[in-house]
Amino acid sequence: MTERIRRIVADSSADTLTMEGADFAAAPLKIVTEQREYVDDGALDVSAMAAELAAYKGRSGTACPSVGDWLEAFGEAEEVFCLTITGELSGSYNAAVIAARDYEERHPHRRVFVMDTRSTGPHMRLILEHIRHCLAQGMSFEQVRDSATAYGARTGLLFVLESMRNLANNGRVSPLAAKAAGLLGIRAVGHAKEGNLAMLDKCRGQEKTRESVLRHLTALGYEGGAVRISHVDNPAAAEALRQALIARYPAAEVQVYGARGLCSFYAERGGLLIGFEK
Ligand code: X90
Repeated sequence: MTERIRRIVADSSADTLTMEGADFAAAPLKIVTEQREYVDDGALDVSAMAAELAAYKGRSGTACPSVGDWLEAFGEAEEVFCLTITGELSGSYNAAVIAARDYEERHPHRRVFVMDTRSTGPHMRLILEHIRHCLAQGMSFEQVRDSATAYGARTGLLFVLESMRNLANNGRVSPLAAKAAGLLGIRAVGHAKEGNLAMLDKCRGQEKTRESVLRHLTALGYEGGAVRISHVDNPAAAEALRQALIARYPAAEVQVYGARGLCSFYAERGGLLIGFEK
């Protein structure tokens, strides 16, 4: 008897290209300017893109994976566990749902669970790791689906942004909310709330920002569980936050890594995204 293929899939906003110990595929979003298109896959040079965008003065935006992109990521798997960036801000979830319906219709014995994470980045990474754990336990399709849904609600996303220009220019936040992060040296702290950005604080200086992040993490229910921090060309701030977390919660399991294309475009230079367990 051959093993069922059980695959984990996410759009590229999860900043994940491969997953050790899992059959994994990513569906790329795209960053689009009037001059060219950047596909957010393993071939993308994120820092070269950032440098080109910094020198570019025209309009820029993004595009979610197409139904075809999702189908390609599903491959030939019998069971697919598919995570998308928040459906409040992107068409990625809708495209994935259409792809899933099509996939199940054409292959009646295959099943796809599409989860709108109502979040992005390192919060999605945590849910991906949770699903990998569930699969390693040999849980059924329904058990994995229910466990991932419950875990999604027990986890959150906090962000620290030095600029929200790309978010505002693309209608993902109000110009008023974006203004806070537009001032030199001011960092906007916020979190994912009901699939949208919600602002929490404005901070001046690295240390004040870190204190604010720790305070808000605790207020949002963090008690020393797993944390994933992605940064946009800002390893120093990410590492300082990791140290501060471990100082307060010695058992905390914290990992730091660089954001890929989609999150780099919107979180912008210096940005931090923090996925955490409640
Ligand atoms: O479909 C598309 O073109 C993608 C649009 C994505 C827009 C939002 C991206 C946000 C990236 C910024 C801070 C965290 C936001 C939390 C959201 C709930 C990261």
